[in-house]
Amino acid sequence: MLDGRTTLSKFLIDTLDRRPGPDAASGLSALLIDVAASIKTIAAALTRGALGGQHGSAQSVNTHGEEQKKLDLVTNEIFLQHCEWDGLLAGMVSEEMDEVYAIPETYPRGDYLLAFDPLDGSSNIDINGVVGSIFSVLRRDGDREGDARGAADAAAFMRPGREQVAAGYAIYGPSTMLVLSVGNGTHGFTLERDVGNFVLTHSDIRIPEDSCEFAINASNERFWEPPVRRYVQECKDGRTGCRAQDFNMRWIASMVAEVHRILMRGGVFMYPRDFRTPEMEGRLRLLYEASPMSFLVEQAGGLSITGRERILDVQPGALHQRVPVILGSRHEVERIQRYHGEYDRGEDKPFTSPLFNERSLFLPETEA
Ligand code: AFP
Repeated sequence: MLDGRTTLSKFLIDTLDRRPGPDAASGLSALLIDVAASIKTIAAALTRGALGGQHGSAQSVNTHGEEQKKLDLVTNEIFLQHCEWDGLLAGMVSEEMDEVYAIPETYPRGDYLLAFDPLDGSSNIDINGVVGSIFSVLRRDGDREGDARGAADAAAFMRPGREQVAAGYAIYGPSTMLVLSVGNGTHGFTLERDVGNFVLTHSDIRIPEDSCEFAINASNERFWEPPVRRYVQECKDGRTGCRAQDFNMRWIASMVAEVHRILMRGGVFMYPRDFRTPEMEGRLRLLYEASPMSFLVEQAGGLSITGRERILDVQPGALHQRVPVILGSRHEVERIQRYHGEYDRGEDKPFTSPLFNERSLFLPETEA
């Protein structure tokens, strides 16, 4: 330990390597050290800002048809280079790559699968806003057919989020932090830049069960389902309405920043199902955004749902599958889940707010 402080390496040795179990001497801690090295390299690249000559568009689009920033591609490459060589991975999946990244033949393969969003919130880059990286680790399922040491295919990643063995994010803010869980709570580490160590500064983070702060992109309101509109309207009604307290709203357009705020002081983040593009189940991707963030939130005592089911129980059907995300303070998320249930059963009480006098754009399947 450095003068009584716990570094990430010591935390992993104490938590993983000395803990009996399949991940003890299996290299998971070494893999997480390589992920942390990726984050340190990305932090250095980002802090150069416009001086680094890497702002602006890459003049390309990703598998979702979204414009890629130059730094989306640069940070993706950083993750690949830091993690492909260590003999711990059978494959990688990223928001910026259409298919599974096969570990080059020149390197040994291992038993873990890494899925990541290398730069979350990248639309904030050119305005010097807060961005992050999100990652998820699965242990490949050795029971599957084929050589367990061979390259992992897409099917190997089709596992519900409750099977993650580790998840975390980096937040590149005034300080760079790594927030991580290996299944024993959620813990925050702050980068001591001049030394290059991540130091444990937020041990066993707990999300307050109650909160009066919510985050949602309100410009989509007309596309939301009624239970979400009901919840948000009640928050806006504040002390004049049924909640009898005022609420605060935030929207940073960076999931990492929203989730970090919720881990620090509670609240609810919603990117719900909306009907602007009916074929999409939401904006956020399951494997490398919703699942890892849900793992961290629930390890910190919060709750994360699609509106109707726990996100960690969702069985993926595709690498870049999207899901609706409602996560944060347990009691608030339970209320929203209850509203979805009442709506689906036709039990939601008539709303007093004039907003609900309009006919919703959403027609339940039975009426469509
Ligand atoms: P980008 O990485 O393309 O900026 O998207 C960020 C994000 O996936 C998530 O981090 C934000 O919460 C959400 O999108 C913001 O979406 P809107 O731009 O629709 O508000």
